[in-house]
Amino acid sequence: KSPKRATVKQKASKTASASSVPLSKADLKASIVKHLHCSLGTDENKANNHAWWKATCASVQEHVLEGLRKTQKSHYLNDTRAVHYFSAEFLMGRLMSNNLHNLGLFDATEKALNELGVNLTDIMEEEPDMALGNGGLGRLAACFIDSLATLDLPAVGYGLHYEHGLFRQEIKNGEQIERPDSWRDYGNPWEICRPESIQDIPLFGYVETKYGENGRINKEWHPGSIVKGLPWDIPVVGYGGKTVNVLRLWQSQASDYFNWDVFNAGGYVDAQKENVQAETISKVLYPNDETDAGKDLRLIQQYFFSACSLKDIIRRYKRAHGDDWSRFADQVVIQLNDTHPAVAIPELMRILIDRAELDWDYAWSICSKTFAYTNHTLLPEALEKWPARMFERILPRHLEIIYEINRRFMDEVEAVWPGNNDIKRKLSIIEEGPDKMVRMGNLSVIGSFAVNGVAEIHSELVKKDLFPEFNHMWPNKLTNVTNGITPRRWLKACNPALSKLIDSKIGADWPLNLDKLQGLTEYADDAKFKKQFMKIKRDNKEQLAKEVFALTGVEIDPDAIFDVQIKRLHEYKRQHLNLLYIMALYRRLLENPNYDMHPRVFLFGAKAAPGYKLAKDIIYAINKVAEKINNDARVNHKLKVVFLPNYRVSLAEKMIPAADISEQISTAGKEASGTGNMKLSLNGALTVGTLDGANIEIAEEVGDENIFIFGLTVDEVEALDKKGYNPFDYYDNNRELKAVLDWLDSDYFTPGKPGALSSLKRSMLEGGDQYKVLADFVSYSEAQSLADKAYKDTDKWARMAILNTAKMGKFTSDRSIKDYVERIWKLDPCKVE
Ligand code: IMP
Ligand code: B1N
Repeated sequence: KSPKRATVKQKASKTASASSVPLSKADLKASIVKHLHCSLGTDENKANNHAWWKATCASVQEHVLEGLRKTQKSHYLNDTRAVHYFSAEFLMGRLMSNNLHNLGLFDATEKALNELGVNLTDIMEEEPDMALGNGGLGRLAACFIDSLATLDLPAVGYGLHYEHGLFRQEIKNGEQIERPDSWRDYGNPWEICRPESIQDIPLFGYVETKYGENGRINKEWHPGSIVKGLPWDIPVVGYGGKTVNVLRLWQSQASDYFNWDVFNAGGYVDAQKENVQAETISKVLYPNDETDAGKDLRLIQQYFFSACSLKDIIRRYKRAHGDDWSRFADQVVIQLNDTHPAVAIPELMRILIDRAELDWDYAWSICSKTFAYTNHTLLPEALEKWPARMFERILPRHLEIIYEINRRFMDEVEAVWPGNNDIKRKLSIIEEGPDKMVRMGNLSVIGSFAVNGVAEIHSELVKKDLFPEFNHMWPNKLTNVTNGITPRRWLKACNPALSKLIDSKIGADWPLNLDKLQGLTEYADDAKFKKQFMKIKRDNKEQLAKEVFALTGVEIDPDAIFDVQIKRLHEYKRQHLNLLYIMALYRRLLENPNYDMHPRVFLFGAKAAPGYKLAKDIIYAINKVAEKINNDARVNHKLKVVFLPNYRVSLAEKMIPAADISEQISTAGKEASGTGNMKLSLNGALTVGTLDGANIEIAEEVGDENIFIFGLTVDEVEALDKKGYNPFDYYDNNRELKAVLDWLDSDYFTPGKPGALSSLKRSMLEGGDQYKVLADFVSYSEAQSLADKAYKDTDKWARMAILNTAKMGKFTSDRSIKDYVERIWKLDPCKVE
């Protein structure tokens, strides 16, 4: 350690003092009232729920910031190695309940507010969701930073401070309408602006080649414009409240010096125009889940936050190590959450070569020990590629560096497969053709020391189908880390009654050691426990039924089976398979009013990417079928269908504890992992699912008798494709399936508008049924019948549900993070006193 560091240490230990923030209920009350008066300028008699929410946040934030200060000091003094999680998305949801639980202040705050005549549950509804992500990938990042803090690991989350998160969904006449999401309109009480850490980010322009002494060629990038990156810090409180890490999100702003000239020349309006352009970068989240937008603003977003974050990391590194780069890769590991931040690889090379003036080999040795990459999908439309010409216009120097990385890599390929141009073409970062493209996946594999998939089967497919040659070249680079979820948010906070019941049986430390849930197996045959468990489920369903009525006006019966499919709308997730089954049930009931089935409510929540036509058509179809069935007195005591608008984290927290059945029905091989599957099972829902993603591992944990598996396997899908899949084989040979599909062509569900649902049918017939809906229909329908039968045996169902909760230990994100630490990051925890 440098002598400078020692002085800091001495000073630091002198100033370190006990927390001065209050902890008792009386203190909490006083603190909340103080903030009501002094931060909000109102008082107890005037304050509405929003003001109470803000005052409570401010009071909680005092504890949070004290933890943050101590954590940063501790990491600084111990000069810790840290992971930097680069992600274009962090789907945080609401923070109050989470922060209260993690600080251990939930019950005391609830009581304090109660004495002030305020209901905590009500004021928590005031908090807008922080929806800076699309779905699973963004929520995974949020669960991971929760676990990192909980495990006392030094970590920073880096991303974009979008002004507008994922759009708010309204349903009008059955159709999805997108409205802007304005999560910060009245201020976000959790975030802290850090103008002292602003970064300047260059863009556009050209590269000048300079010939230096001893033959060194120096490149100088003359950017065409510079934007400012302003960081906002969101503290991330670990469970137990000791470590408080930070999520640092970058907001773009116009840079001062570039506008002054224009401004002084009287170009006030032009100067404003430049402002608007710079500020556009962090304006809005791209609402595309698993589709490549291919727009230059998206590449600029990616570069902007990656470059800001790297500069921030390097500034911190230099403060401790000066210009000595030799320890950089020992102190810094950067995890790329998919390829979205992959441009960080050539950016670090640029800094090391052009700015620090290291030679290529040394720079590359540092760079390729710093990055690790997580792949989240095999869908070809989600694998990012950028036109080389666009890349060159926006990041001219980076394209040069990518070409050089590629040139050297091609030499390596030549050494392994001499003269094999097919393999070279396939592995090249540059895709040849009339329009050259930069393949971000190949760049990420080449520039990283580790690459992982997100569930066993997915990682196997990454090795076998996506990157087989890379796996041959570097047999130890590709690995698996199965996803996980934080049990703090997804059981303790969202299902308090079940959590308390679990506490009473196995103790209260399961949130930190989820394997302890195994202890519930011994109660799976205990009549009293079963009754308590199912009573809680029944109460949660009643609660949700009220919410459903408030949101949609549809009445649902808590004694029906609540069958839930909640996830982004995508053909591969097959919401339309679920819909075909609902239509089949409807037909069966119409043909035979005594058709034997337990009453069932199908609940959907799903947003479609605004440009994804068929996904929007499926939403429309679900809503139209729902309307018809819910108003058909012949069947609706047995069957109801509800599409809940604006699915988001806070709505998931209400639906998941109330679910009986979890629909996880993707075409085998298409869902990389899934994480909703884990959340539902943890809360005692039984899965109806395919052998895909993490469903396979869930089945292994709960046992085949506690899950309803159906459909083609990955191998069978592959075999069927090889043989040639023809959806008409199923349509022509299954009366029910044919009738249901033909129904879509009529105007039965869309009176006066025949054909309004035909696009759906077409996609599954003439369109080729890419996702094998028809092939899996019969098997799905059989699995559903089994689920129906199982539900009728109340006792058996309770046992199965309890065992689902009991066997979910593996899927805590704490386990995922420990796997990352062991297999990839090699980090040590750093305890904060
Ligand atoms: P950042 O590193 O720019 O995110 O800003 C906060 C930083 O302040 C921490 O990460 C520490 O590196 C640093 N810090 C915390 N405590 C002390 C101290 O006592 N002396 C000097 N620096 C500190
Ligand atoms: O990542 C999740 C997985 O659990 C899901 O199975 C997987 O579908 C999801 C481009 C994506 N993969 N790819 C994306 C999101 C946004 C975007 O612009 C791709 N999301 C997933 C967590 O591992």
